[in-house]
Amino acid sequence: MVSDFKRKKLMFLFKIFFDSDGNGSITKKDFELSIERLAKAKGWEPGDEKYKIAEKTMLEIWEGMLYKADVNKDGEISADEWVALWEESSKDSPFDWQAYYAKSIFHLQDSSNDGAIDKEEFVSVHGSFGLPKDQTSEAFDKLACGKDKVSWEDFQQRWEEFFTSENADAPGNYIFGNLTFE
Ligand SMILES: [Ca+2]
Ligand SMILES: [Ca+2]
Repeated sequence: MVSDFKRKKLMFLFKIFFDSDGNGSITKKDFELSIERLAKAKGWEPGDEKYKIAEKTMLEIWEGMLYKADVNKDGEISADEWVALWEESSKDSPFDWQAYYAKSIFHLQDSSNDGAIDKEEFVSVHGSFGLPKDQTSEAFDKLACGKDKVSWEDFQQRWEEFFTSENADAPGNYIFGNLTFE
């Protein structure tokens, strides 16, 4: 049974980053909308190399996720299937598609490609999903524990905290922005 706190975190992720059209389930169309939003934020044109890479990555994540999550095989991921997906995945070893997803998100944010995410990069990507700058900036300070960058090592640790921790003060709770934003 998933705790209310974990469900809250997972549903934040679902609403803000995955169910782009807000119809209550995740479909391929939501992923396509996400790619468009990201491309707009980053200034990529369809046909750009970066656009193509992001598109390919996002669609691979979608397929991996759907395969694992879509228990009733209707081609969509409902909220319940979504929560169950993360509960089940945390029992898997290794976290195949989840590890791939984490790495993709990290690289997507690390625009300068220096192996760490700084505040500006974090705020810019989250802004493209509609999260307000001031709240996201605060979230970054908590996530980075006062440092000015989040390295890949830190990111992996915080990622695991987001999906497993029951501690409301864990810095990893802020990896996708400020949870109080609805
Ligand atoms: Ca949707
Ligand atoms: Ca389904």
